[in-house]
Amino acid sequence: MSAEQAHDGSAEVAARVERRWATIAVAIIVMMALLAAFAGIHRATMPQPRVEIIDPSRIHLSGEFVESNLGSVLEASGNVTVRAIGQQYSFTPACILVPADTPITLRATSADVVHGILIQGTNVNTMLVPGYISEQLMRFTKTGDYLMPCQEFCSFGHEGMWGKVKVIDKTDFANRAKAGGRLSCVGQ
Ligand SMILES: [Cu+2]
Repeated sequence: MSAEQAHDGSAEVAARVERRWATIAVAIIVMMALLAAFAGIHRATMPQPRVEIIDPSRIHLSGEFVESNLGSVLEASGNVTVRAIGQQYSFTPACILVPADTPITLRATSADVVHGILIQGTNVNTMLVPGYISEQLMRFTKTGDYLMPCQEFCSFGHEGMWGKVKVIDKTDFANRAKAGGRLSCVGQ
């Protein structure tokens, strides 16, 4: 084999290897684009596609986030909607009560500055920005207590801003919901 032939051979090998890696790289990019599209379509990722605004100075007075409307409600569809507010330095309700194995829509906003809701051990993690409603879908497979700290520094009392999510059995929740009204851990 002449030096030239050897050179041609190695150039061919290099070209083949290069094509193979290029194909792998393109395949990874296509897969990531498909995953992003899938996640976005199913609203599994933030930011949410729909922006909802609200006047933070009036949330206690009227509309969706008045105190009597905060907490969990079992909808006719069988899904649960949770409404909550963050304010310096607590969440209302301080303990959110939800059933296991149920699609839950969390709707929350802030009454003053930017706060955050993070539910430990889950992928629920959303900012509460005054003037905007944050919506996140969630589902718990295990009953039990989950810590819910404020995860955005919101001034000097931030480290004391903790809430809790209590996940109970689905039938138990349905029985409590029969009485009507909004549910939280009060009376648990
Ligand atoms: Cu906070």
